[in-house]
Amino acid sequence: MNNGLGVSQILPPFAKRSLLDIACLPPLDYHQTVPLCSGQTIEIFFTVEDLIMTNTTRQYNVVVSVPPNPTLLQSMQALQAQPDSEFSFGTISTSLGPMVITINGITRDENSNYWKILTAPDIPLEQGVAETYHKDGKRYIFNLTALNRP
Ligand code: B12
Repeated sequence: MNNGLGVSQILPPFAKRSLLDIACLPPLDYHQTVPLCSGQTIEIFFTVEDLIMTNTTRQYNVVVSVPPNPTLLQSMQALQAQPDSEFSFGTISTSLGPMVITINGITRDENSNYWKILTAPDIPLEQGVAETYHKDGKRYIFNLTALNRP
């Protein structure tokens, strides 16, 4: 493949993105405030469960606007950005991308626990939040989980 059009049609599937998503990348000109295209709405179902530090479980069922084909990270960001949102989270950068270390102010203790992420009822994500695409209608569970140390 030696022409630009061909390459532009081949690269997006490699990145698990469609050409529509490429068209929706943020503007390069930071003075431009009008979005290049509109997104979509999805219904978020999240459960945040901490039975280690605060003994709390919270459920979220909220419709939010997201970019096309959102990752779980993008839907979490959309929920966090809602007015008066009661969901917040923080990540650290790792060699594999962002790892969730804080949810609703509860930060994992690196030596003894971590935020495990599952699709309900009990399927652990196989990749991180930036690599997992949010499936509409799926419930995602964030569960503070003890590290299994030998
Ligand atoms: C140990 C480990 C963990 C530990 C890391 C912390 C610790 N105190 O050790 C814990 C249990 C916290 C963990 C969590 C997760 N992990 Co993990 N983990 C590993 C493991 C077994 C070894 C990593 C390691 O120590 N490398 C050596 C060090 C020197 O290199 P490093 O780059 O500094 O390692 C760091 C990163 O790998 C990071 N890390 C570990 N797992 C993950 C996962 C994600 C998504 C990210 C962004 C970072 C990250 O923590 C390491 C220590 O600081 C690997 C498998 C393997 N054999 O590589 C899986 C692995 C990296 N984990 C994986 C996954 C999927 C997860 C989870 C998403 C599981 C889940 N469903 O919740 C979560 C992260 C969720 C979140 N909160 O964002 C996948 C990643 C696949 C991918 N390509 O994205 C791997 C490859 C296992 C697999 N084959 O499925 N993990």
